[in-house]
Formats: sequence, structure tokens, C-alpha cells
Amino acid sequence: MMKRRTLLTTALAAAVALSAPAFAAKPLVIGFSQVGAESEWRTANTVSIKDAAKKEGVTLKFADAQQKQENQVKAIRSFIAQRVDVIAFSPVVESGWDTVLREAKRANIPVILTDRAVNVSDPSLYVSFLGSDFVEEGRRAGRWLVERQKKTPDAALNIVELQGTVGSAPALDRKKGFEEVIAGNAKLKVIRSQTGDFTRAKGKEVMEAFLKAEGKKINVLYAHNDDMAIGAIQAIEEAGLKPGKDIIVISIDGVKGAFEAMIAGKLNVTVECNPLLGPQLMQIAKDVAAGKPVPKRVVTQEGVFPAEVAAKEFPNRKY
Ligand code: GZL
Repeated sequence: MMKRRTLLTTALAAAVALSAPAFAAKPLVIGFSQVGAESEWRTANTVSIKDAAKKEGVTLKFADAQQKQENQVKAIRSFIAQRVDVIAFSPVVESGWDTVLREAKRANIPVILTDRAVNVSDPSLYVSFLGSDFVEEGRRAGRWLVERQKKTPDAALNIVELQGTVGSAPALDRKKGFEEVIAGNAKLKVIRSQTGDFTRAKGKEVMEAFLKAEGKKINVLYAHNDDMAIGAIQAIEEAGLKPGKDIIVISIDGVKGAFEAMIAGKLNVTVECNPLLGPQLMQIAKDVAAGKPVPKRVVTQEGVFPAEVAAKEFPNRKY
């Protein structure tokens, strides 16, 4: 009798185990507020984040702010109302985030910064910042030019600068790093500096104004991203000058368009700024949600690509 009862109990337990659906953990829900779609870099960044979320089975609520801070604040408030597990965003500008990030903190929703930094009074308002060192990117651009200038030691080089979005971390820091390196070099002088808002159209428009005002006095263009450089290259050609020769062109990002311009001899160097942050973002978000410690700062690894290596490197480019 005992034997039969044990057999029956075992059979019942097996039946229950087989029939009960595997207890699937609820998928992680991340609310992501993206700057916009202003550049090749941004497009690659968005693709990386969406692909990584899909691969990790993360539910991604994605909002494009069209480069407006008020849209990012609205999106973050919406994520709080939806009780997402984690909020991540690339802040379009550095300041103006304290209030909404305090609301996220009060709601116990951790915030991860990707790509760009914020200026907040309380660093506990975000758990981690994953992105490039923009000051170093500006230094790398400056170092390339200092070395280039040594080839013509007696020539003074007048530089025009296309800055990124006003108030954004990459614009502030890339300007700072570049100036730090060229400071004290009497042969290198920035004669005009204005924002092109990281877009091709605005970069072309501002370069046209620079050319109108300074004409052949311009020896170098330093653009805070490849998209503005590519727009400026069109303006330089339309002015009857040769970009990459009559005007040295230096830019940052390392997108495919920059490699194509270097191969065509129209761009002299691009400083890489890696947009492929998706996998690292998903890992940090999962760790945060699981209550694991995460690094406060994760700096992405990047290089510098002068025109001489563009053709060889191009097939390896992932964005
Ligand atoms: C840099 C990123 C910048 C890129 C631009 O991490 O924030 O914004 O350099 C993009 O191309 O628009």
C-alpha cells in the first residue's frame, strides 16, 4: 500500500512540474530618452541600444527628444508614471536636470546616463555614466594639429571652429580639450568659433558665413563632429576651395561618412567617438535592477584615424 502511495505522489508531483509554465521572470523595462536623430553618430547609437535591448529581452520604451530638453524632461516624467524599472538617457545639454532626476529618485527608479554628462548638485541622482571622455577627444584633435603644424613650422594657421550643440557636454568639453593643447602655440589661432548644432545643414551654413567673412585666411577647420565637417566640406567646395588641402579639416566621431571623405582626400583626420553603447548599457541596467554595484563612470575606448589609414580601416568600421 505504502509503495503504491509513494508512486502516486511522485507521479502527481511530476505532472504538476511538467504542466506549470516555467516561471518566466518579468522582462526588465527600461525607459530611454534619446537626444534626437541629428547625426550619423546618433543613428548608430540608437540602433546599438535598440538591438541590445532586443538581444537581452529587455522591454525598451524609447523616446526621441528632437534635440529639445523639455521633451526629455517630459519623457522621463512619463517613464516615472509608467513605473519603469530603469531610466536611461543621453542629456541633450548639461544643466537643468536636478528637478526631474529628484522626482525619479523619489520614485526609487535608478537613472543611467549614456553618452553625455549632466551637471547636477547631487551626484546620487544617477547611478552610472557610460560614455566618452570628450575633453580627451578635443585634446586628440589638438595634438594631431600641433604635429601637423610642425611640418610647416613657419606657417601660422588660422582655425575656424564649428562647435556642437550649445551647452552640451561634447561641445563644452571638445572645445576645452582642443584649446588646452593649442594654448601657447603662437602659430595656431582660432579666429572664428560658432555652433553648428552637430548637423550637416547647420555646419554648411556656418562654414559659408566663415568663408564669406574670412575667405582665404582660413587654414584649418576644427568641427566637433563629422556631420558638421561634411556639411562644411560642401561649403568649402562651393567656394572654389579644396577641403583637405586648401583648408585642413579635423573632426570627431569616426562615422562612415568621415572615412568616405578621408578616402576622397577631403577630410584629414577624425577622432573616434564610439556610439555602440547598447550592450554595456543593458549590462549596467540589469546589474542595477538586480541590486548589484555598478561603476559610477564607464569610459568608452576610442582611437584617432588620420586619412592615411582610412582606406585600410574602412572595412572594419561598425558604424
Ligand atoms: C558624442 C555625441 C555627439 C556626437 C554627435 O558622444 O553626444 O552628439 O559627437 C552627436 O555626432 O550629435
